[in-house]
Amino acid sequence: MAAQPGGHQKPFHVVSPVLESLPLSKAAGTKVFMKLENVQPTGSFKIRGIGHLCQEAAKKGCRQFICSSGGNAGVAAAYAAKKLGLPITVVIPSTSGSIPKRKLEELGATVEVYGKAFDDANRRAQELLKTEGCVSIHPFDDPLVWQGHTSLVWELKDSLETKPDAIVLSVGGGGLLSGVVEGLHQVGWQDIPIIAAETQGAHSFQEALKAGQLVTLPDITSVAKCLGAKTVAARALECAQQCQIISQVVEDAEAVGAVEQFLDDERMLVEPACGAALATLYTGRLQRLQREGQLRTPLTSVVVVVCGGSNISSAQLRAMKGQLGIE
Ligand code: PLV
Repeated sequence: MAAQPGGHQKPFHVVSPVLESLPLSKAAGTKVFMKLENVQPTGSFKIRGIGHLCQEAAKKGCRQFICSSGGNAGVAAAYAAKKLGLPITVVIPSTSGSIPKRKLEELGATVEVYGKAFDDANRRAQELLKTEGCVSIHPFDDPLVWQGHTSLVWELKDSLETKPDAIVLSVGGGGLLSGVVEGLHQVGWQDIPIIAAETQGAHSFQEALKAGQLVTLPDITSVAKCLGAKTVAARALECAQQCQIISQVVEDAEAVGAVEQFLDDERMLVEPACGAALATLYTGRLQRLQREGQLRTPLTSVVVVVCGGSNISSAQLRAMKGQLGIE
């Protein structure tokens, strides 16, 4: 990877494939298209928004990046920093485990492991920011990150023949959600309902929706550590005023079961953070929402954002199944 100091004009993400999934369509009772963000450089959609933020900061003369992350945003930032020829420090919580740490080091980032949850790592990153010329790379709470994520919707508009009837995605801190909502408005698709999936124990978005204000969870108890923002971005809550957002919380066992099912069905291994979105389709929740009148019947097609995630291995999947008592 050649370093390109002084700014890099081409985006770092790729135009990702949109494929119909027969197994997911069968499970959901409607045609399901997968937006395959797991094939992005560094394995998740994060490179869209984070890559954009890093490029913009580099153009303005930033000399160093400080990033806090549950894992994937940090790996995307380290990849972007390497391409831009700039140093980066990434702070991750201990619960992120060894995979992101190794990937970050391989990309040449300085890694600090701090605290148990993403929120602890984020506080530590704010302290480190005091050095001159440093720019903060937040994984989900930055307008430039949302702007970068909008490209996903433009690509959907380009590749789909008909407008989908719903978009299914995972919510951690709400950066992906905010970017998709912004993108839907840009392409004139703002009437598409969004199914926002979280896991129990990382369900800060649903709590905020219920309370009508931001809620901070006492702890992250879900195995989906990359959904583990104790508080979502304020923007995520505002999105609920601008689009129809249907919140769905799945159990960890459902998210991990979906990861395994998806591996068998589509031969791709994704994180439980992504499994949350897939689980809404595998567990009949879409049909339930139709019965409840929250989604129309019949549906022509839905899109699931296969957000990916690189903090997973076959051994880790086995270990999580054991931990959750899944056969
Ligand atoms: N992960 C963030 C926040 O973690 C991170 O630092 O990597 N799917 C995957 C695979 C993710 O990595 C994330 C976010 C999400 C979904 C949710 O995206 P968000 O935060 O924009 O809603 C704590």
